[in-house]
Amino acid sequence: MAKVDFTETSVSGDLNFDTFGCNVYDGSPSTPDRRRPDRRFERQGAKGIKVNMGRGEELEFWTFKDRKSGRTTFPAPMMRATAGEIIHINLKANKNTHTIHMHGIEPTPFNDGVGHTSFEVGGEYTYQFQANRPGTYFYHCHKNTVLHFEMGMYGLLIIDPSGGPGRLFEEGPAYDVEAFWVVDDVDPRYRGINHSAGLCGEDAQLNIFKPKHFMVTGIPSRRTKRNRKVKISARVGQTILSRFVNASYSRVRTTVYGLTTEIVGIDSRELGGRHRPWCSPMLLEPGESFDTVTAQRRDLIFRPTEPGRYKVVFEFRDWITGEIQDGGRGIAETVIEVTP
Ligand SMILES: [Cu+2]
Repeated sequence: MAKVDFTETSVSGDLNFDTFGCNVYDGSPSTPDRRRPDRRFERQGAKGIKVNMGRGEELEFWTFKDRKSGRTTFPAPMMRATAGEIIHINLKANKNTHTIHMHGIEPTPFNDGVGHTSFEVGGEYTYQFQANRPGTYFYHCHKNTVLHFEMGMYGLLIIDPSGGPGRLFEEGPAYDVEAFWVVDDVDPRYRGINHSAGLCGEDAQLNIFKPKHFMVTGIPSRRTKRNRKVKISARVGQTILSRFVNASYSRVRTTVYGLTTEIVGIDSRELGGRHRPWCSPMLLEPGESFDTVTAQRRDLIFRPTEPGRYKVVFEFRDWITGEIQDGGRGIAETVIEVTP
C-alpha cells in the first residue's frame, strides 16, 4: 500500500477501501485555495435539542447551533446569501464527527461535505464555495446520512439573486410575502441509534422507517394549522412565495385548495425564463396535488385575488405502497389566510 501524504489539505496515511467506506478519514484540514469570504457562517454540531411534540411527549433531535447568534433550533438556523458571494461555513464538530453538505450547490469535492469522497470533520473545518445560482437549497450533515439527517441535522440555505430578497431568481418572479414549508417525518426508534451505527456492515435496521410524528418547519402536525412559522398571512393582490423542501422519508403529496399553485422552481432551478426557454412554470388548478420525495424542493407562487382561508394539506405517504403513513395519521395541514 502506497503511503500518501498531502500534508494538511488532504487525506494522509494508508489509503484503502475503508478510508472512504467504514473508517472514513476525519480531521481538521485547512481550506485549500482559501479566499477572503463575502459572508461567513459558524455552526456547531451535533447539538441536541428537545422538541415538545405535544401530549407531554418530548423527542430529542440533533441539529446545528449558530455560534454567532447562539441559537439552536430545529431545523437548524437558516443560512442566507447573495448570488456571486464567496461563502465560508465554519463547522466545529462535537460528539463524534460530522460534515456540512450544501445540497444542490456544486462546490469542489473537498468542500462538498460528503465524507465518503473526502473527509468528515473531526474538529473544525471551513467549507468554501461560491454561490453562483439563486434558489432554494438546504444544508445537512452527510455522515451516516440516513441517521444524522433523520435526527435533524439540516437547515435551509437560501441564495438570493444579486438584488437581494424580494425576487426568487435574477429575472424570476417578485414576491411580497415569503414563507417556508419544510416537511419532515419522525421515527422515535431512531433516537436510540448510535452516531455511527450501521457504517461498518452491522445491521442497524436503518432500512426500516416507521414515522409516528409529522412536522412542517419544525412544528408538529397538531399545531401547524395555527403556527405562524407554517401558516401564511397575506393580503389580496400580494404575491406569495413559499419555499417547499421535502426533508422527510415519505413521498409527500401537497394540495392547496381554492388557489392556483404556480411551481416556478424545482430543485433550485428556475422553470422558464430567458436562459431556460425549453421549460416553463407548471400551473396546478385549485385542489390539484404535486408529489415530492426526499430532498426535493419546489418554489411555489400564489397570487390570491379574493380574501379567504385556503386549506393546504401535506400527506406523508409510504414510498412503496403509496399509503398514508402511520395508518392514515401521516397528515399535516395549514392555511393561507388572505385578508382584503
Ligand atoms: Cu452528523
